Amino acid sequence: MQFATATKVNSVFYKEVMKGLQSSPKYLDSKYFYDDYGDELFQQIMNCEEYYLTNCEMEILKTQSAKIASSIPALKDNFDVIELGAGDCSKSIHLLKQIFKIDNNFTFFPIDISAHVIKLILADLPKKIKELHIHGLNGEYIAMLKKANEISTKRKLVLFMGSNIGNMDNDEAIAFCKELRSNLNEGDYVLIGFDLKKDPQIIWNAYNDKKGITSEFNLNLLRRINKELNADFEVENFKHFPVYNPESGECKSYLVSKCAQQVSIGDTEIISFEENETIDMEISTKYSISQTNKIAKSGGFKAVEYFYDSKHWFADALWKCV
Ligand code: AVJ
Repeated sequence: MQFATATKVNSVFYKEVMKGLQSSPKYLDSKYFYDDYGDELFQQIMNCEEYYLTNCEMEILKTQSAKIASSIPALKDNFDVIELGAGDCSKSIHLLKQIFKIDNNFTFFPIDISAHVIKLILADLPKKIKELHIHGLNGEYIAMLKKANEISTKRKLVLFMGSNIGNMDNDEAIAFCKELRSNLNEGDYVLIGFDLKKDPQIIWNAYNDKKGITSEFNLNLLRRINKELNADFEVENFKHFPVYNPESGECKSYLVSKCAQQVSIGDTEIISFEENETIDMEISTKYSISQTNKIAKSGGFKAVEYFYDSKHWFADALWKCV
């Protein structure tokens, strides 16, 4: 038991958690939401009435995948399809099916931070597209993209859907896109999902569902820290509080400490919370199309086409590496 804890204390997870909780203001990285139970909670969020993002993007992929595929000249060459944060592939499968009709010889590299998710994809996807070549990669986006580049030098189509980019603020998004571009070649393509600015109430509701699943999703990270890093967060002592700023497009989730309290982490560290002190848990940025164009340009991409849902709440942008 002691050994298990000692091992975790050397982990990147431990170091990043400590760095965030020792900062002022405190923060945690939302990429750590996705342990097995976090994956399940996110599935439940996607089924929530208020969480419109998945339905909007699903509509785009269901109704426009043939059009999207025909807009990508790279699919005439030998190519790979890479998906960053593949999740359950329930949206990308529609596009993969269309691409498969054009050329059934490509390899699909789903990348996900969750090992559990990659296992599910490898078990499930071959049943849906028989004879699809799949190579799952469990890890962080850029590290795994580099790995895919080592495995294959073919032309790339990168899928980065779901508004996963929203988990970065504007500077981080630009830095990320530059890094993404530096691991791709001229003529490669990226299909990237952006949740668009809309009635702020609709956005706020999506992160404050009535059943409280989003709250559980946030609190679950404290439970994960308890389990994996031998901590003693009293989860009931924190309240989930989402805010949306319609000017900046930043939707942020906080956990607020309901009382003054101390939490021990690992075997040695104590973190103190004042009453009403916050932990910044997640940012989910909402965009205007002109903002997405700026990000594309700064990253070294040219936005060539936009695919919208019927309400124009969400856009999948097709970017070309220039
Ligand atoms: C998976 C990052 C797109 O930010 O909307 C859902 C995660 N957080 N509800 C988002 C999430 C709270 C989601 N992304």
